Amino acid sequence: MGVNAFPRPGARRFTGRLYRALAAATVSVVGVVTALTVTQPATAAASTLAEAAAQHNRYFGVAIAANRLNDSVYANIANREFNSVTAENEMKIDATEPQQGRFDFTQADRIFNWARQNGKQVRGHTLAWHSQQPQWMQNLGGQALRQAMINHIQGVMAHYRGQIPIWDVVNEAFEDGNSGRRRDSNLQRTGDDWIEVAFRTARQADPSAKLCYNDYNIENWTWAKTQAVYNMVRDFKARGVPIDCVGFQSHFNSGSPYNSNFRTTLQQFAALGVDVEITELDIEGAPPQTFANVVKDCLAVSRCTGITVWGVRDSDSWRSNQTPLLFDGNGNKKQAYYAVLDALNEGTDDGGGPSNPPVSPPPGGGSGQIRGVASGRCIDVPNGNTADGTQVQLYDCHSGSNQQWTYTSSGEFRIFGNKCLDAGGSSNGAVVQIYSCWGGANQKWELRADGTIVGVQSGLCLDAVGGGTGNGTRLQLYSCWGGNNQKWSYNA
Ligand code: G2I
Repeated sequence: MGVNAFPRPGARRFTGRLYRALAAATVSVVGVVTALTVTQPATAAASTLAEAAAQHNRYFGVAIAANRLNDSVYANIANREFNSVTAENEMKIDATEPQQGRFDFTQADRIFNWARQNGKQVRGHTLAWHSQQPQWMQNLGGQALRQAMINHIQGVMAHYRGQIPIWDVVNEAFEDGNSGRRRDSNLQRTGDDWIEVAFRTARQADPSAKLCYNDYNIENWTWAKTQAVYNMVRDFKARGVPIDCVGFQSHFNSGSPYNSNFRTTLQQFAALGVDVEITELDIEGAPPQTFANVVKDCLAVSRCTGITVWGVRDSDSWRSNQTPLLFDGNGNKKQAYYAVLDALNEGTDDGGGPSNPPVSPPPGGGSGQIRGVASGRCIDVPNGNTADGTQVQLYDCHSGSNQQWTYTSSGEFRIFGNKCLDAGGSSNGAVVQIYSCWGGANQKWELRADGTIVGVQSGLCLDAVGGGTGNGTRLQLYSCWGGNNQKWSYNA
């Protein structure tokens, strides 16, 4: 189908309505008895994603950030279009148990209560994960960590017992690439059985909840990671480890593209006796046809119970520069939105659209600016202040010397001759500042091919705080997770 085959929104609605009106007219001519047996296509096309998905007994969900709920454009779209909600960050371990044994559901409950008030289901995300662990948990290992994981699952699930019907119990436990191995993490180092212990704990903590394993890069049936997770689920089912569903995050992009064998993957997992869900869908460039294909794949598999997109508008996305969502930054419906709605309404007019993959330039060498991929802004020493301990920030790029960094052969980023980009700690949230160069590992950085800049001492990524993009946004160290607030281009 051609690039322009996908009609503009106005034209599409007319085409869709006309088609359905004709279909309805045909039914009424044939007679009442026939009409009663006609279930698809629906006689009236639904006009929201939730309603359209409900025609197939599926939910259509969205990831919500608590701090955006005061934005009325955001909240209105979320409320109108979706009937399931996942907390983007607020139910994660660092948010819900900031200190060991002290649970805090303030932000999680904001989302939970909003969902409840607006009649939406909540997907719980996530109980056991190598990432976004609070510092105290990062510092644990062995039996102490194993017990802390169990306590955490029990504490969070007790708070929402009977009220959150689906939980991502374990998130992202397998390695990318061809190994098919478990991902190395402090949890994994407590023993291979950590995953099944997490599931058994979760079942006891809330027997009414559906328990999911959730991961990315498991959509392509031929990939080793997919096969590894499949084998784990098969083994769990064979041994009676309680697992009810598998979440396919479905963050599709040029490095991890959608493949039509996704349907096979969903079918194969479903055949093991678990439900399957598309849990964090976003697609680089939001090509309408690909979005439609994903929806059709889910509808083709009876155990595919729902789809969640990972954010409302492009500007809310963790990968905002890839514009991977269904609404643009102003809250307008995109072509991809209409493709999804039509696929759910079983329309026949979901054509192809252009795919628009951005390409990040590879890091260079020498001296120049360090530009944030999410913000387009440069790492800047405020007011050219040369004092040790001056925290760096994002600022509009310009030719000033306070944005000129020299990457040395020993891995320092030097500025003003003898000052270095310096990590003021080695854990999540550590400040990033300038300091007199002294050769320490907290002043050494690795430029990775994926655009991240990783502190040699900490192994953590240079991160724009809170995903901020504006002038004055501070930088910190944070666990590397692939977000664009952790990606940089260096133009030396
Ligand atoms: O990485 C995308 C998703 C992959 N699957 C699991 C999801 O839980 C994950 O979500 C993302 C959130 O969308 C980001 O918003 O997880 C990231 C961290 O693991 C979240 O980003 C972090 C930022 O990097 C920090 O600067 C910020 O302080 O969120 C933190 C809390 O707001």
